[in-house]
Amino acid sequence: MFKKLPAILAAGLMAAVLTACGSSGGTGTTGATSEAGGSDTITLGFSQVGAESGWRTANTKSVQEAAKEAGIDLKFSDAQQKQENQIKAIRSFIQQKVDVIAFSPVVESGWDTVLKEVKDAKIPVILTDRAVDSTDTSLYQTFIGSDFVLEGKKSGEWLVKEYEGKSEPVNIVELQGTTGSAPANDRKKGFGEVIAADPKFKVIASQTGDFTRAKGKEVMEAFLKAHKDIDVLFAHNDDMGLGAIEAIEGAGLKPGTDIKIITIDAVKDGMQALADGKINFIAECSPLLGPQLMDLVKKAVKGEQLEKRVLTEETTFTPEQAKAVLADRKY
Ligand code: GYE
Repeated sequence: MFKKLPAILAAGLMAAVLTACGSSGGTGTTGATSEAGGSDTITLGFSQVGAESGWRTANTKSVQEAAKEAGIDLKFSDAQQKQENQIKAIRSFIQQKVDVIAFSPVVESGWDTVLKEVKDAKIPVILTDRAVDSTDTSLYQTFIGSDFVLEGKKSGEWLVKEYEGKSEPVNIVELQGTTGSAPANDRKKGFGEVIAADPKFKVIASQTGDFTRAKGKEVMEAFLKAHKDIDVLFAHNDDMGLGAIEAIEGAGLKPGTDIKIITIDAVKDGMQALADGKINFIAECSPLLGPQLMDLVKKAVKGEQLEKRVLTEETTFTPEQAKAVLADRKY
């Protein structure tokens, strides 16, 4: 742990020097103090996954609003769900000499090279929302986000309860998130571990819907054509579940009744479908990471040692619970 302290301090010092040189303006002139924010303004480079889901839109809004509130100069870049775009954005943040880099990695693997470049430039890195699989954990200061394995487990646990005391086989189809992403890998794992305890649960088809509504619909249509006996759909996010609902209704079936549906996120549209009985259970995943992220950014700039893992608090919802909170749901 203490090994990392000098690097963090150095990063903090470096950031202080860079901000003193007016790096937030990006003009390269020394000692220049712009009216907008002055020389103390922290610059944050943020590489977002894309705009694939309601969750992502709410997350982007939270980050942008929190940066404004905290007086942090946010350089926001949308990767359109492509890792190569994120790598390009990170390299450009290094060139612009931002104070801190935060990003939500579209997939888990393949980050070591670019993260080493960031480390060499002495810029602290904060992983937001999604993890990387790098074994060298000195490549980032902290990781803030949900426990995706737990979300998968909660989904599985609801299913086990729902079919308690019944012995007939339960045929499940799964709509996975983006292939290789932390939430897809972990939600699949958590759900799989729980349902493996009872052999009556059978995952008869599992495919990616890339976390989007359109893909969720398309893949569900294919599932419905290939299998006449689907009892349950487990979708790794609300949006894919909502797309699948259209496919199920299109096939003349009743979502939530003929096919039970479990999703993850609890964004407003998902919660509405839950309240309407079209979804049966949602495990919450909070996108409102902005304020906590800005606190971490400020601490990183000061050279403070950050907790390696910052977890988001989350709950689960049944239709009754969704009805109770829907009116106040902000996203
Ligand atoms: O569940 C999904 C989004 O990484 C937790 O990404 C996030 C996931 C979220 O597209 O809706």
